[in-house]
Amino acid sequence: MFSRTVRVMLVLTVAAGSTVLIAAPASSIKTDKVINVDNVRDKWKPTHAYVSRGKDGKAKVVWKNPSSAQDHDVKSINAGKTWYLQRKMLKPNNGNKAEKVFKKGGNYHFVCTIHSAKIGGEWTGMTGIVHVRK
Ligand SMILES: [Cu+2]
Repeated sequence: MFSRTVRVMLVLTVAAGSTVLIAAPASSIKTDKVINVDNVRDKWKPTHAYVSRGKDGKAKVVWKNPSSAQDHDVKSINAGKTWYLQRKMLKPNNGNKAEKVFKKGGNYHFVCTIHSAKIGGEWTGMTGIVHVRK
């Protein structure tokens, strides 16, 4: 039989090991570009995000809201290359994030639906473009 101390140490070792295993997959693709909310102007920063794909052919883009003032969201539109990013709220103080891994070059358009409007078939306001290099 194990002593109480040894049993506690075994439990702690197993717990620490499983934490590492769970955390590992999330960091497997590194972020290549962060697009932030510019809350003062209700714009994206940058509006045009240029990103290169890595040796694995992938470019990971992350959208965040570092402001403390209000909610924004992000959603794909198909003014450029056809793609899909489900609408996601971006909570203040980097409370969460949206992310997308691009595998092909092209211009990918997105909007904050709260601060944009579709006028005459075109989105105006808080719009942006991810330019993924070939
Ligand atoms: Cu917004």
